[in-house]
Amino acid sequence: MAALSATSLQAQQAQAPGLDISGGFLRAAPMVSRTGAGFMIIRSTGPADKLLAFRSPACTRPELHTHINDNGIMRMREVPEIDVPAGGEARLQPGGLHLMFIDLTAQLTEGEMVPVTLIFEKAGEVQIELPVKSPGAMN
Ligand SMILES: [Cu+2]
Repeated sequence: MAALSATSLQAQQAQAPGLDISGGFLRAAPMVSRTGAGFMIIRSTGPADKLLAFRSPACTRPELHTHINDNGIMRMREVPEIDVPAGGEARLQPGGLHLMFIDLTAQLTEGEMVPVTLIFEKAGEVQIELPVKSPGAMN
């Protein structure tokens, strides 16, 4: 990681007591749906924690979602919380867990940074900014 020090201060990374968040981005859904999905890797550097919720000026209905395979069809389901195991990580990635931005307050523009407040059970509120990528972006 030391070799990355010059670039590791990007806003899509955040650190909080016991947590190290990296690789975050937000993917705009097609214009008509007024939704977007946020992804990141949340590593625990201490005890287990839980992501309980988030909020962002970009949407009025933030939800935590996962994907389930329902007889071969991928569907999204709301989850009450996302576990970050002690010394482990929670991977929020396309096809799995994600931050769901419902009822976007404005069109997401590729390249802009969207502020997000993550709310953890132990670490409390953690500020992060997620860069908006194209609808098909995978990482
Ligand atoms: Cu979703």
